[in-house]
Amino acid sequence: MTASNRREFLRGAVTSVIIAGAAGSAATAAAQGTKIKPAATDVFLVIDVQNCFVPGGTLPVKEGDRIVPLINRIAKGFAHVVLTQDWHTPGHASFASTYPGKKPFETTSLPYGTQVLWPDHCVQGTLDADLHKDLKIPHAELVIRKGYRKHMDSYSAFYEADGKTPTGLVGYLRDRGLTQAFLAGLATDFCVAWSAMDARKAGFAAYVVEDACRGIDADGSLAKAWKDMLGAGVKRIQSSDLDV
Ligand code: VGL
Ligand code: ZN
Repeated sequence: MTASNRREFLRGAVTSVIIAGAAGSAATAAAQGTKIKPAATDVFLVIDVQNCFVPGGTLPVKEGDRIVPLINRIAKGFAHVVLTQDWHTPGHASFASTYPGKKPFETTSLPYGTQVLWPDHCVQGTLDADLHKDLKIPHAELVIRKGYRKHMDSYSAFYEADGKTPTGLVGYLRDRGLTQAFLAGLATDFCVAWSAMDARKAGFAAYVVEDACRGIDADGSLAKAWKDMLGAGVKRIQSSDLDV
């Protein structure tokens, strides 16, 4: 963590203790400069570590494969792990190929707002949509699939792109008594960011483990995502902040 990141994080942690009162032991521990020990009420959310998002896949994120060993190590420190899988239909509304004349990374307007258009990726049942072969988290308790409605995208693990259609993860975490989400995976500026902000929206604490993520960074999207996340009360941490 750089000095300025740490300041930002500490300020965020202290604010959340004051405002939320019960921001939890993790924020308190970090504010005291000690490492964060995952608790029984914490969940590690591993976002979209799939073949499509690593070099060789259909929507490769630079160094996307580099985070896999780190994610495996972090996951061992958590009693509860949930994985997500981007899981699109053929001809999905988020694919540029669905719109004649459109190219990947252009946008289109859909009923729920502006949609970035992507190369065809993570099509249900294809090898490209499989979890990365080196991801070794046998104790993961749930795999949430998202983006499986042909006419709606879902970057977030919690709500689809209309901001209100639930994936079921809020109910699952609440039912299980899990209150704090630690997030890692791909891509920092899309599915990780949207998931972290929706975790906050649903009332969970959210920590993004920056070095266990990689971003797409299309047109300044990575810097914007961090600004939006920090503004939403998401905490930015490094794997070295975790006692795992
Ligand atoms: C993602 C773009 C399109 C992601 C998924 O996992 O971040 N990005 N679909
Ligand atoms: Zn997608």
